Amino acid sequence: MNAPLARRRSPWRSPLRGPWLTSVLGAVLLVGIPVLFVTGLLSYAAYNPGLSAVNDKTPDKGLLGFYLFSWPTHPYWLYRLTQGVHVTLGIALVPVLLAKLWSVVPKLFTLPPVRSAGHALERLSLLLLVGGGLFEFTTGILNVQLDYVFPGSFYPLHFYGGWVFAGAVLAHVCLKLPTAVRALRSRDLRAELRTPTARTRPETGDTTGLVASDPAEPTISRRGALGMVGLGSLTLLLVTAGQSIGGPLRRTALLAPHGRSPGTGPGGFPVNKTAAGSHIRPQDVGTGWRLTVDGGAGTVQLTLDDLRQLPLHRAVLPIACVEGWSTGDQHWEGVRLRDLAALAGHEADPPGVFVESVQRTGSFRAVALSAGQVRDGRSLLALRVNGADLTHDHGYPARVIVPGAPGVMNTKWVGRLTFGATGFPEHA
Ligand SMILES: Nc1nc2c(c(=O)[nH]1)N[C@H]1C(S)=C(S)[C@@H](COP(=O)(O)O)O[C@H]1N2
Ligand SMILES: [Mo]
Repeated sequence: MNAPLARRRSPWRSPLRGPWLTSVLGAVLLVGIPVLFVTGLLSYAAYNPGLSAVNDKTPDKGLLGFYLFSWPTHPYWLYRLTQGVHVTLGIALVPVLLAKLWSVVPKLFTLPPVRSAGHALERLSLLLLVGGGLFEFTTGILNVQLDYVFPGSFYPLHFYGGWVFAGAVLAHVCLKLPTAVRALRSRDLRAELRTPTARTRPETGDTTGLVASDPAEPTISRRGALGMVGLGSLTLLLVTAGQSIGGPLRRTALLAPHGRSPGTGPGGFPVNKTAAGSHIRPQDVGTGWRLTVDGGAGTVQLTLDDLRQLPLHRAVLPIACVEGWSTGDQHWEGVRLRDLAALAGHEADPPGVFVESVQRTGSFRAVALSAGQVRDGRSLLALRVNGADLTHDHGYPARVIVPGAPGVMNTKWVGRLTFGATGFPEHA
């Protein structure tokens, strides 16, 4: 090396970098990330992983599953809300996350990389923080957009990554809170939002080393920079939120991978997996179709006409997928799961049910529903939606619909219901 490092011209010369700007962006993330963490944990709980191995995408969670509880059926829009917030907020925070990384980028490349034991710890926490953050946002977005590019393994990756990221955020907040509070007090936000580029000066009194020692002339004000980030977030919010809010807003959901134009008529709402895409053959769901209802003591076989003779009930419920989109409320009509349980010998106190589809390919096999979900009178084996028979894509001849639960609980092309079981017999 021919010149001392300190005298080399730093490539990071923006006059906007400084503890105040970093802290403003940090404050936004400090509100957003806990919401992402909590709604993410809730999403795992919503699968009722404790109920069955088929529900549990992260069987090795160990102590990290300490908080799990039986997912309720009230309010019926519960998962639509928690997961809509998780996905929409996660996407909308991307510009803030990137801006925050930009604002501290010189620190990520400081030399020497480690000066002391304390410094080493701080660097390690930064590695987990930046790495964990990028990992969580990337895996989440890839999953929503690209339909499970990591087959079967998205859930554990995102779950464990979430814990690592949350831990790193907590450590970072503990380390930086005093500095951040001081920085936020050092400038007045409203005054800053009135300052044009021409009057934009580097922050003063910096003790963090974020302010460039050799700042360039400003090309944008802090107002401009924050405005750009805010506008980016707002745009992402507007082109994402429609997929869970639905109605006319669905058309604005430009980023939504599923169902922007689901067609019209009774079946005119989004379909995630089509019958053809799930390799459902006509003979699987034709006149030869039978529903097998097993109550433990014996099985009953029902044709579609048999089912239609049973008392039919209505429920207005949405499908809300882990990917953040929702069908919005639809008018379902079918046989109550608890009536089917009674038919199978469980008149009083129906137990949970193990639901299998006639589908034999794809990642989808079966799900277990809890006793609470079976007992809820709005949980149906739906035969009709919005006044017409289900279409093949919506699960004809029969699909499950459960209030408050993730979309994956709503099995299509149902072939078998086993009350009192939580898994395939060979695993039981
Ligand atoms: N048989 C079967 N049922 C299924 C699925 C599937 O792939 N196969 N996908 C589940 C998931 S993940 C969701 S979100 C909903 C989506 O319902 P839709 O495909 O009718 O939109 O169906 C659920 N039921
Ligand atoms: Mo889903």
